[in-house]
Amino acid sequence: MLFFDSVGPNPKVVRVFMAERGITGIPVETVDIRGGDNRKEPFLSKNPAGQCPALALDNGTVIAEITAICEYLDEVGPASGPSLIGKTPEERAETRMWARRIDLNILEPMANGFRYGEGLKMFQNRVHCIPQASDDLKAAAQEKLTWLDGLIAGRQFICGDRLTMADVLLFVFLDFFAGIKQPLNENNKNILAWYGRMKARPSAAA
Ligand SMILES: N[C@@H](CCC(=O)N[C@@H](CS)C(=O)NCC(=O)O)C(=O)O
Repeated sequence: MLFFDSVGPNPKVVRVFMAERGITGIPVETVDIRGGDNRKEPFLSKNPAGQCPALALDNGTVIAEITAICEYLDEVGPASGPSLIGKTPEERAETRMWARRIDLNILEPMANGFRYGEGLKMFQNRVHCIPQASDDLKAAAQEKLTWLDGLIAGRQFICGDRLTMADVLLFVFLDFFAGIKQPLNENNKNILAWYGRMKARPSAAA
């Protein structure tokens, strides 16, 4: 296997996931996404979406999209930590439900809010940018975070007492964008406490 890594929150999700799952030893190639190497050959032939991360398998298949990469690694290991997807069909369904809600309603609007705002210079010639949507996308993400805050009251993690891919997704994005004009809302006390627990884990430094 070869892991195509770069700066940015998406590759970090996979690195934190691997740290929590106890997966080590996968060779890494770093892609210069600031310089745009991800948007040209030879990278485009590997991942036609032109984004990082990607995981090249030994049979030549390339897996992209962070949730697909994490699910694949969770299955094939070899891993020394617990599954971050789940042991039973019910656990796996619960993880995927929360991962999809978080991905669609929080991660994507946060990332696009950035791409169309602070990241406009970098992204305007790469993807279709809608600068006037930046503030609204950030606000939409914040609304869903406040919704989530009420739902995780009394829970250690998003899926109760199980650390899952949903926690990793949300933590990495909140942590990354907190420093780029999308700070944590101090009124979301449950998320703040959860964030503190996630930040204290050794995996946060991955
Ligand atoms: N939906 C993709 C998003 C990947 C993504 O946006 N990656 C960023 C790095 S955090 C990237 O490659 N940005 C450079 C670019 O889009 O040109 C996934 O799940 O992996």
